[in-house]
Amino acid sequence: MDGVWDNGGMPSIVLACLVWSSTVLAQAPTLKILGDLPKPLTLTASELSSMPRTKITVSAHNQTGDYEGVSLRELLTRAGVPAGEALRGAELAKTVIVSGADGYRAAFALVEFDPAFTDRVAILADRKDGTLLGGNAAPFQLILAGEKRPARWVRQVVSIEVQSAR
Ligand SMILES: Nc1nc2c(c(=O)[nH]1)N[C@H]1C(S)=C(S)[C@@H](COP(=O)(O)O)O[C@H]1N2
Ligand SMILES: [Mo]
Repeated sequence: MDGVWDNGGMPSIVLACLVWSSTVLAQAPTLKILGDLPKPLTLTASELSSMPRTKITVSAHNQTGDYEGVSLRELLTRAGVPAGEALRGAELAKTVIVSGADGYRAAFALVEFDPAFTDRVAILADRKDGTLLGGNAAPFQLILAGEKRPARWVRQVVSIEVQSAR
């Protein structure tokens, strides 16, 4: 065991674990946009903060707030997903699965995020009432206007996945 205790009494294996975990924990949270689309993307919070911003005031059941973030349509466009008139044929049978860090998932139709189909605005919010999302919502929460219940407002969103319904 010579050398194992050379780091001021700390075994080198423990030191290695500390270095590894601090590297992993220091990584900024990211959002993945993936699946059946032309340009899969991984975005950081700072990239999202520099994109065009959308604000919506929503109320569902007992939850209310002024949310700010990037519209789902903007994100989908950056991932190469057709919009408006071009959203036809097989695109109409596409779904969007939004997943949280805890494995919670909610399904949407791709057209639910298109202003040519609906006036209900959906954003990937990173702010509520002017301040960064905190607690179990951070860093990103899917907010869709016009919902009666907030059950699809997925907290801690980690991925947005487009798939063709079978
Ligand atoms: N990641 C994640 N998002 C979630 C949930 C969850 O369990 N995990 N619960 C949903 C439900 S059922 C509701 S009502 C709203 C608000 O939940 P809260 O009151 O716990 O914030 O978040 C939604 N988003
Ligand atoms: Mo809920």
